Amino acid sequence: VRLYRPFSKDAFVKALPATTKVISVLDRTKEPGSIGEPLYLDVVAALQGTQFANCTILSGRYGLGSKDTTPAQIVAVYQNVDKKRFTIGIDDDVTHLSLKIGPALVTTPEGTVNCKFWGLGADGTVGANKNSIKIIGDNTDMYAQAYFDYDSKKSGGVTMSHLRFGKKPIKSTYLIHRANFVACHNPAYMTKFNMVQELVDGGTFLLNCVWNKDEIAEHIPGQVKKYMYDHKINFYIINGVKIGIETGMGPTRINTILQSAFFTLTGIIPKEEANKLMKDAAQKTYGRKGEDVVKKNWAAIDAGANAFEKIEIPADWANAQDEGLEFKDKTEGTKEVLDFVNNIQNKVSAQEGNSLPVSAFKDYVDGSTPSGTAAYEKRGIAVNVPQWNPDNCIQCNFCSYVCPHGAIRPFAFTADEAAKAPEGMLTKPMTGMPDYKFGIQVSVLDCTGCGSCANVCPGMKGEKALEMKPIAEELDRQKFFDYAVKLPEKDDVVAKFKETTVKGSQFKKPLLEYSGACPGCGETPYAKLITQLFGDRMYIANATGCSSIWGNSSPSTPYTVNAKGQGPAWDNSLFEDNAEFGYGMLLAQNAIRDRLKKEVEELVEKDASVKDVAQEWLDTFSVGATNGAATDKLVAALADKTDELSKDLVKNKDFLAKKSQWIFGGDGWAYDIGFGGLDHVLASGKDINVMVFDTEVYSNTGGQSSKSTPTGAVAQFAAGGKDTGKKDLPGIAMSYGYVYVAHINMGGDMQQTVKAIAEAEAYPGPSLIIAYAPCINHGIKKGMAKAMTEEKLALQTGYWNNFRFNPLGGDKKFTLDSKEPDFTGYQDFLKGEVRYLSLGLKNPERAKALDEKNQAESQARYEHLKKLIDLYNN
Ligand SMILES: Cc1ncc(C[n+]2csc(CCOP(=O)(O)OP(=O)(O)O)c2C)c(N)n1
Ligand code: SF4
Ligand code: SF4
Ligand code: SF4
Repeated sequence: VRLYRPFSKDAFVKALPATTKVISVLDRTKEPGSIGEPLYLDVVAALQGTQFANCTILSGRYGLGSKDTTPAQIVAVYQNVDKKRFTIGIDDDVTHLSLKIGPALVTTPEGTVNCKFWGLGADGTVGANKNSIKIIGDNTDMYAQAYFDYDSKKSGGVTMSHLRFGKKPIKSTYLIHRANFVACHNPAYMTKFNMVQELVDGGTFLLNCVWNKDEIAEHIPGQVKKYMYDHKINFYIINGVKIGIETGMGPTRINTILQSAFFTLTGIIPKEEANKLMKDAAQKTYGRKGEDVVKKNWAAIDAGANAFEKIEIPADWANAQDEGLEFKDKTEGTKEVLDFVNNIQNKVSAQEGNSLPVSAFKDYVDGSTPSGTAAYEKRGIAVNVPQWNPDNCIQCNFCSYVCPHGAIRPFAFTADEAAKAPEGMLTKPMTGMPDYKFGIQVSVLDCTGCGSCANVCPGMKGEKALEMKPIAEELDRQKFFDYAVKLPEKDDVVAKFKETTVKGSQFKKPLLEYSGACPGCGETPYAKLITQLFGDRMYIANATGCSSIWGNSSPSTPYTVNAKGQGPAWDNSLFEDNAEFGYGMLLAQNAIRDRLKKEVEELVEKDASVKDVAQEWLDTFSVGATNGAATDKLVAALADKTDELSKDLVKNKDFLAKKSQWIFGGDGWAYDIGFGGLDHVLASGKDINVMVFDTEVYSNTGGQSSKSTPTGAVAQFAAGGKDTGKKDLPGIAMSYGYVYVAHINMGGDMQQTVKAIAEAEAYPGPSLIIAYAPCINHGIKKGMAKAMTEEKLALQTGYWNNFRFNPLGGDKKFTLDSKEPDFTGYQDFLKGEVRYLSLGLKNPERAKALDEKNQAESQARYEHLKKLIDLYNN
């Protein structure tokens, strides 16, 4: 069936051979509650009254959750005669509907070359492979096919590119499991995944690594050595990091180098011709980024074509022992977490999740999974990580505040804790609290190497206290972090420095840690800070977008719990209905708490022994900051009571305390697709908090323009620069008069950020926070390590303004936190980002006009904000 609607009954019946006895219909859908899947029902209806009316019609499901559908599965469908309803692609050991699948079959035509590339998300491997496919498809008489398979990390995850080439048409719509060529672009994968084992006899394996010929043996696991020996694999190594540095591409942009090596090694196109075609393609792709970028790519292409080295497989590899994969069972943690990590997460992380049987998920049928599982991943993806030098540290905690991944933290150690620390842990006396030692610790294996911490570190006398060092040199320091993170949080330290300050907030455990966001992401530092302030009593409704991906990069969850087991409850419904979804969460809580409130009021009348604590709970009913402590006292006082009221209150103790209800989403959600719902929720007057991560594009789907995208920015759907300006969402919200509104920018004003977030949460009505969030889609020329510097520049030049509108502010409702901008730097700021710069290279006149319009709009906006001071403050 090629055309589903209208369903062509006649064409369908005509296509069936007269000998047909059994028909298996495969639906790529699942409609619980229906009498059959949709295509199956159409087929049944279509055959009524035809010569096939008496055929047996079987109904199967396939490809759900993007499961691969292989030739062996289709053979099983043909062999099936007894299962009227069946599934392929999963091992259903619960309802036993899945068919038994035979051995893998290769159905590609003779002479087809199958290649598989293992890359690290955002290292450019996928882009390079797309490019290779185009080069081969456009310049040879070969057929080409590519399929890209990813995990769910925004960056730093695993990417697998499956490429096929051949003289005959390729009709293999399934992944490659028998390859002629396999390339591993990240050496850390050697101990994590079975890659080489997919090569055919005599196949080629190319490994990107920093090891040389003499060192290589100690880094290759036994099972891989044996496979290479037994199957006569041609093994090559290449040092992409070194060439990347030498050619100016940088240590992480190894894609072009490896692509060039691939062309030489496979000989699909003659070497000289491949070199020329790759250079032409680089010119086309990077031309808009400037000539220097093109030149660097050309140098990488030249170097990559020759820089690989063949490794002769030693005879003793024949006897190498199987060492297994790196994902070993974890032992520290609650049973709930360990069960999930050991039974599900480890397998999925090893890229073997597709082999998990249905029964593995029996404890998660409601879709909920335990918090805090990202802490078990320890991905070790950074090239360089920060090294702390206490001598230059002024204990400002900026590093921790801006870290997108929660991988660098300040700790307060008692003398005893410092003495018991693993040998070599650095500390210094804590400023203002002489009984404590202060130490910055880095989770080396969770750091992404973004460099944001070192960038903001003020250090002392011009000397930074953080310096980025190669990860290999720092691995030994992981143990200090692991020790520190298990120590109790110091409430007196938080109290001394106040949790609503930049410094004080960082002594609280982030309840969002080690997310799968891109290195340097502008969104996560805000979310992390919110969890440090309210995470122990927080509910989050998350719109689909980057924040739903880094917020739950399946199989792991970065939202976590504190020592008491309290942490954010998080859920994602849809893109478009998120405000309503969060509102529903609030209404549900309110309904339960209103009922419990009546019970407590009754209790105050009835039971003198608990009157005081019950009254305290009632008095603080709507105040999140104090109602939690009052709840603890009330529950303790009721614990041993046997009356029905007390028993019911204790049974519902999780619902007693006032929660902090949050709605998270991006600008695509808030300004565009979810705007109607957002407006409805803001208008409700209810105590609910909305956080908009404003990247000025739909980031998660690759940078489409939203109504937040400013004039002149190039985005998808705005290839010639956006014609219209940014929507005034804060203005719309302020017009209600009873909505707390904050416009914030962490890198520009760290203290204003935490102040606004604390005010928004404390405000007893709806609050809207719009936070400027740099993103890889902006193409910041300085690199994402400088995302905070970019935020600061945005504020200084007037591209962004910080302000707060507090309906309870009396005669000072509106505060313009931004200083008078210096608009002279405005155009330079725009040119620092590819989203603005690129239009100038293609169409300078239009770019100039739009950039000037953009600046004029910002100038007008600032003038307007100044008028609001008079308007709202009287
Ligand atoms: C109704 C609907 N349309 C499209 C999508 C696909 N989609 C998923 S995330 C996303 C972009 C989200 O952008 P934004 O809200 O700005 O958040 P960001 O990714 O920038 O954080 C889109 C278009 C979807 N999930 N639902
Ligand atoms: S380099 Fe980036 S991820 Fe690593 S600790 Fe610093 S800010 Fe965090
Ligand atoms: S930012 Fe630098 S000076 Fe400040 S606490 Fe971190 S390491 Fe110390
Ligand atoms: S917002 Fe941008 S930087 Fe952050 S995770 Fe999404 S794409 Fe990456």
